[in-house]
Amino acid sequence: MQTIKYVFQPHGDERGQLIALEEFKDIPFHIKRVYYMYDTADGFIRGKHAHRHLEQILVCIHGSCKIKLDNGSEQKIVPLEKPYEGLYVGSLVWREMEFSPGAVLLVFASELYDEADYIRDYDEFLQIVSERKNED
Ligand code: T46
Repeated sequence: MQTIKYVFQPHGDERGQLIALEEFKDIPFHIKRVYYMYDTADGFIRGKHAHRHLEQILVCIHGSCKIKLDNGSEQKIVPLEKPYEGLYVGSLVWREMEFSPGAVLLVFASELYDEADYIRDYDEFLQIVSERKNED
């Protein structure tokens, strides 16, 4: 399973690091929404869903995260451990996120929040993936 991890260029100097992200330059889509997770509970798994259309870039800006991706036929666990790394997660990818204590996960999203875009049932996800494959 192919995954795309972006390595963002920091503007570092003796004061520290600064990363600036611009749509279509660093982020490969129009950024319509930004959200973040913090106070993450140790051992809990978030996500457990896929999206019909949404594209996102995930950046673990503090601590570390393990992102499990599943395209319906293959699974991969991608560690996010650096604030300059961004993981692209496209549509029809089941995702689960696990956090180190106190981790902060920042997400850039291509669409506004829409519960109708979520697929929260794994069997339904597999069904939609196989229908999409038959259409191609
Ligand atoms: C995703 C992973 C990486 C909103 O009202 N607006 C928002 O933009 C978001 C993202 C969530 N919410 C509400 C909906 C729920 O009542 O916040 C609550 C928690 O959302 P959810 O359970 O979907 O959170 P996660 O961590 O399971 O998933 C989130 C994103 O929802 C999802 O798109 O890909 O992070």
